[in-house]
Amino acid sequence: MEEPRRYGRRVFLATVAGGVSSLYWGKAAWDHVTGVVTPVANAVAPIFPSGWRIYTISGHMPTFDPATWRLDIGGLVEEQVSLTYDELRALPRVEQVSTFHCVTGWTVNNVRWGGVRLHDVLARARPQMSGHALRFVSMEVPYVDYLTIQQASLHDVMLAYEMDGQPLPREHGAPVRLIIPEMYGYKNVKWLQGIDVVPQAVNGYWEDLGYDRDAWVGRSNGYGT
Ligand SMILES: Nc1nc2c(c(=O)[nH]1)N[C@H]1C(S)=C(S)[C@@H](COP(=O)(O)O)O[C@H]1N2
Ligand SMILES: [Mo]
Repeated sequence: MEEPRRYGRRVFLATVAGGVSSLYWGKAAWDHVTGVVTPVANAVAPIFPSGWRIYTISGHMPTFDPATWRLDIGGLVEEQVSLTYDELRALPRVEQVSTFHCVTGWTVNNVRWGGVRLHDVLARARPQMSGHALRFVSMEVPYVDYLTIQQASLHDVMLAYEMDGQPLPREHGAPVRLIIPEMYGYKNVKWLQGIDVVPQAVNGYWEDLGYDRDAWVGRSNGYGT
């Protein structure tokens, strides 16, 4: 595991240093695949041998410091909750194997995620009746996205702190990311630092740039529709 991760970082840094030509190559490749020009082309996206492309909107990845990181659950809740990494890991652990779909057309099959059910985390804070949606806030400012409470209640929606048997790698959103396999990748917020219960779902980062708020795989305005 150590070697692939170091390899991954080297690829990432090399691509950043490569600058315009790497980005242009990425854009051209995606245009070819999707037949449309998509705003995702602005992201830095080295391709890993596994099929993953690593996305950031800011061009650099947040750093996870176990001493200071907290997952804050607030907004319309009975009780504000602030979980340390150890507290998060002490909640009942679940696993799933699911396929990950980016709206631009690439997918990664059979990813094994380990973590906690979103439901179990929310239960600690006790959302109020007036809260009909959740805002997921990334350490990568200003990346946010939203799910309705109903969408968030799908049985396999989870906060993943492990990927394929290892702690979630930095480039995939360490220490924890949202996983909702029924929806395109842009809903799967990386580098999570907060969840707020809010009155309703509004546009997240990519929705402001034209993507559907309800990002159902195969049934929204992405690839294949
Ligand atoms: N914070 C943050 N989360 C993010 C993104 C991002 O740029 N920043 N990109 C999204 C998109 S469009 C996709 S397809 C997936 C990609 O996940 P990966 O970078 O682990 O491959 O992350 C999603 N979550
Ligand atoms: Mo994506």
